[in-house]
Amino acid sequence: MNIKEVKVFVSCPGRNFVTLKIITDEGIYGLGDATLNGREKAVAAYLEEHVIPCLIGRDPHQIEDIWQYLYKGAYWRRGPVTMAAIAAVDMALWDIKGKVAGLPVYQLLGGKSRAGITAYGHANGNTIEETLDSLGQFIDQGYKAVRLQCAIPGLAGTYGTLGDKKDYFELQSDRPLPPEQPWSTSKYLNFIPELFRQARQRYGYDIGLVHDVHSRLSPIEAAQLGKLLEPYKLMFLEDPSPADNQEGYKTIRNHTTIPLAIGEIFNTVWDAKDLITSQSIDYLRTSITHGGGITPLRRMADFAAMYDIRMAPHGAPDLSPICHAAHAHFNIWAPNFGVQEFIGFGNENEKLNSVFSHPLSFKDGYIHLGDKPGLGVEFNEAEAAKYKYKRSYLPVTRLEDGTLWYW
Ligand code: GCO
Ligand code: MG
Repeated sequence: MNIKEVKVFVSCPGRNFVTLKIITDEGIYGLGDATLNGREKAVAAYLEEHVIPCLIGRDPHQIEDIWQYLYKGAYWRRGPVTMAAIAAVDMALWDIKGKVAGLPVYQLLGGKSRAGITAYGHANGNTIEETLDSLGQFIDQGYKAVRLQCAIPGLAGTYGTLGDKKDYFELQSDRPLPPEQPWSTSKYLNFIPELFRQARQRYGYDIGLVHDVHSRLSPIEAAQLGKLLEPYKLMFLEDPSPADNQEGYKTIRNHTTIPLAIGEIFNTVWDAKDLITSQSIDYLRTSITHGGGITPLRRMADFAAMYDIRMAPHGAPDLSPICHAAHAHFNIWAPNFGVQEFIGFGNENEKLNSVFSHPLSFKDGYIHLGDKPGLGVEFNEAEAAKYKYKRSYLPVTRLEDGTLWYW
């Protein structure tokens, strides 16, 4: 069997996605997700110009060798564009191998380690009351864990909230220039603990709670927040501080017992190596799309497991259903899986549904996946062609005095 043709699609069924399709001479094909929010065309060009020519004629069963070829062989290793491109190839090859074997990908990884995949929902609101009402709805739907994000008074457009537009920011698809949003660490730190105090007062301690700081704090500020939140027993605090300086996490760790999660912008195990070996984190959040594929994520999971760190892959809606399906196969296998971020399957989005179909379902707090061979995802090329790419940016953040900050 050899690779006969490889196609890249950049479509916008509600938001932009980059999809890779690898077709073999025997007609079996595999799908991969290469979406990099706000930089979609860069990955598509990387694939078209630099990756696809090297794939034609190769044996698609050689997943490991092809991964090494694209990673080591490129000399210019790592980085989000390269790794999203390699990830899509890797996913598509696992998809093909599963189809040839007649087995779902999780069986090729080693089978199921659990019955269902625990997911955390994303409750948000413009006030504490609204956010907690939203939390109540998630609890009613059976969620075992929920992330709480609330608009900070005086800071328009707080991360993770809907704002005036009433649509989740990642679903917006036409932002021809980046919008700007204000940030104040003191306003934030003075407000967030009250959200969690009231959450525990109203709903008790059975529900797992998570919060995403989105890398806005310095290590010592993050340590302060961790201490303030300790009484409310969070499952974890996500991205409390940027990890460009991995040593910063030791500072946070030295001051608070709050569990820490990071890794959604990591691309390789090297980005997490010191955090893992110094046991500065508890959950690694690298996604299959941004971490280079199933092949390296499996290695990351095994390495993290040696230090009692669990996997909690990034699950934002800016990853396509192909990546969500790949996560489900990975999560049901990974012995040290922790929890999966889950914003929904996009089922409410008709355009998305017409382009992608997937084998996932949600019940009583768990994601389940069927037994279709490969990843179990279908991609409708004709439908995708109806939804043209639209340039779109994530927002940027400035402190109140105008200094550019981390979004
Ligand atoms: C999350 C992430 C996302 C990112 C987004 C950027 O935890 O879901 O922080 O909200 O901001 O994926 O494109
Ligand atoms: Mg996040």
